[in-house]
Amino acid sequence: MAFANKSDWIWWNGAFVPWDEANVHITAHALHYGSSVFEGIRAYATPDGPAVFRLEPHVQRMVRSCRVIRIDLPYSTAEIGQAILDTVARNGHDSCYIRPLVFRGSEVLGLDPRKCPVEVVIITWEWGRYLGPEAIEQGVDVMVSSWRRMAPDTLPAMAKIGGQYVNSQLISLDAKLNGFAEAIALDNNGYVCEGPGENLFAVVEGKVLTPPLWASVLPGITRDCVMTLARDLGYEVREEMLAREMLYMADELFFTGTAAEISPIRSVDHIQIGNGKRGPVTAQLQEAFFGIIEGRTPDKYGWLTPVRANSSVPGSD
Ligand code: PPE
Repeated sequence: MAFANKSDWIWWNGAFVPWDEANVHITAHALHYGSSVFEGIRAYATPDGPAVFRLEPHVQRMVRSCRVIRIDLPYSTAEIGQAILDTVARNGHDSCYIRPLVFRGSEVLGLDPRKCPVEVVIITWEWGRYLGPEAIEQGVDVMVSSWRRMAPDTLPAMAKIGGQYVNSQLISLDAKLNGFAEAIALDNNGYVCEGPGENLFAVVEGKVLTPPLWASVLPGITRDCVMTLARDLGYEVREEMLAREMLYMADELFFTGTAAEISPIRSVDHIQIGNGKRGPVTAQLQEAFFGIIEGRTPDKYGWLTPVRANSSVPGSD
């Protein structure tokens, strides 16, 4: 199997399975219909060892996404959190990306999935810079995709459901096939929405703006961090509908996401943003963010959960 950076073990329904043996049958429901929920979490290397970033809100979002598609999760929030810490520890990572996945397995096909077993897995691997090694400092060139995000009553954008990522793939491929690092999608009403796997922020006249949750965006956990950090740095932060032209007029633009972290955008549709480099507000937010996750500044918000052989999730005792 050609998967770069694979780790030794995958947690599967409570047991550790060797990576190469963690296979599903071809009739698995999720494979046919996208009936799955997933998360993306990072563990970072800190001076005190690896620590999982914002474990609780990620697990909580997974539980809520399952609720939306009527999957009964057979584990509690605390059990999933503990399993994530155990998997990172067992695989011996200093830092890694963590992919918990809940999916409907193999029993029946057809659109009533209720007889299919609910499978829960946790996969970890080392994943570098999502938008390329230079993205964090240099910024990326992006385009506005002709594919839009889902309308509110079509698919639940606030839930992280596997099948919805076909829309994300169309947006991502649009960018890559046109020579861009990434694309921005508009929502059903033509307002700025998000990237295929990232939220979006604009800095306009010193204010930090981001589309609201009612613009079909995922309630990103990095988005939440950036809003908190920006407010604490004294910026006015507003959730606001953004017209497409605001992208070209903004002083700074950046993506946020677990995989993308905080990635500056230096051009949209070949129009330069600001001075075509990472802007000062973006740099300040990156410094605040990376300072915490690299353990250089105190974790005053309690965002890091240390991974130790016997580590436990707060509140799980
Ligand atoms: N919007 C979408 C559609 C999205 O998938 C993500 C995460 C975000 C916003 C940012 O959310 P958060 O990670 O909580 O800050 N995308 C995940 C999957 C990326 C992938 O290619 O796979 C991620 O960043 O882990």
